[in-house]
Amino acid sequence: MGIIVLIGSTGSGKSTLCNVLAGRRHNDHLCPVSEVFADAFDTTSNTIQCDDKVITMVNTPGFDDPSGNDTTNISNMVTVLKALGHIDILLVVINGQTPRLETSNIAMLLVFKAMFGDQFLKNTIFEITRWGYDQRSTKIRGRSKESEEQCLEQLNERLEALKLKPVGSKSVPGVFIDSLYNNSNEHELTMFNNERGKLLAHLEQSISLTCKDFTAVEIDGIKAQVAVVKHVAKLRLYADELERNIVLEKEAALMAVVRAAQEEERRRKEEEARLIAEELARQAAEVARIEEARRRAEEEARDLAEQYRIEEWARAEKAETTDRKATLVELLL
Ligand SMILES: Nc1nc2c(ncn2[C@@H]2O[C@H](COP(=O)(O)OP(=O)(O)OP(=O)(O)O)[C@@H](O)[C@H]2O)c(=O)[nH]1
Ligand SMILES: [Mg+2]
Repeated sequence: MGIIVLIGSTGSGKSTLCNVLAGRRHNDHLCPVSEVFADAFDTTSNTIQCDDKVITMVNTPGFDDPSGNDTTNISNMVTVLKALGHIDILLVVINGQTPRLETSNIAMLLVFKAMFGDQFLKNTIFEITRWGYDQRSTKIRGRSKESEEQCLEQLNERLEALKLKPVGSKSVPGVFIDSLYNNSNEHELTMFNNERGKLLAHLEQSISLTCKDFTAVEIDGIKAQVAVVKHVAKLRLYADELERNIVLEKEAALMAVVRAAQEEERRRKEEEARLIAEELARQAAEVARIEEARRRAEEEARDLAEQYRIEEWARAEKAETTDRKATLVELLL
């Protein structure tokens, strides 16, 4: 009998996967699917028939327990695993919409490392859920250059950074079973069967890990490791927050510089407009002054002409009087 242990954050799709691997509807009551995401805190197991294989699917709790019962949760899991005697596959279920290792996943991987040593990674496989093979999902992934290879590469890089490297093999493989595939679409059905086939092939080839020798002492060590992981995750969140704040502050400073430059430019334009208005007013006053001078000159010219005309008339009058006098004198003589 093959045993697959599922680990993954709440809502990643563990129960749904159990249902579809069992050939049931995705929301079958065999493995109840979360309506509102809330981790079950107990390790549970379901035995399913998958093709001609009988598989025990072991659903583990995440380390998201708000009551902080990590020790109890780990002890329960160890009890269940000890009763089963061995495991064949540790399936790390990851939500394909945000395909990364969550704190809860890392803590659980460290638990398995503490139980089995590094060799457990040879039995580890990623299952990426919500990785649709419908036309739209494939197109969206193509546009953002996402691919199965790139996704697995990133997950393995993260493992490596955590000093979790499979002994004797390059990387942890993955399958992309989309539990909500459309079985009337030929391509989606083919991809579902292919990926499911890959998981069954891994199960067939895996060399079981034995679970009979774990003790309570080891659980305490595991608990300490989990505490460290949680602490590191908190620090990372804090560092992310600080980085976000620094970015926001930089943006605010940049905006202030831009606003000051805009204000300076506005002031410069205002000053320019004021100077142009002043120059126009000066030029208008000059035109008015010239116009006034022209008017006065015209008036003066008119007066002079009048004066000249009067003098001419007086001269003519005088000449006539003189002539008349001369004529009179002539006549009198
Ligand atoms: N589209 C899509 N939806 C999925 C897939 N797997 C799970 N879901 C949806 O995700 C939701 C949560 O799925 P569950 O199977 O309950 O998740 P879980 O990991 O068992 O959650 P917990 O039991 O709370 O830890 C459900 O509404 C599922 O329909 C998948 O491969 N594709
Ligand atoms: Mg579940």
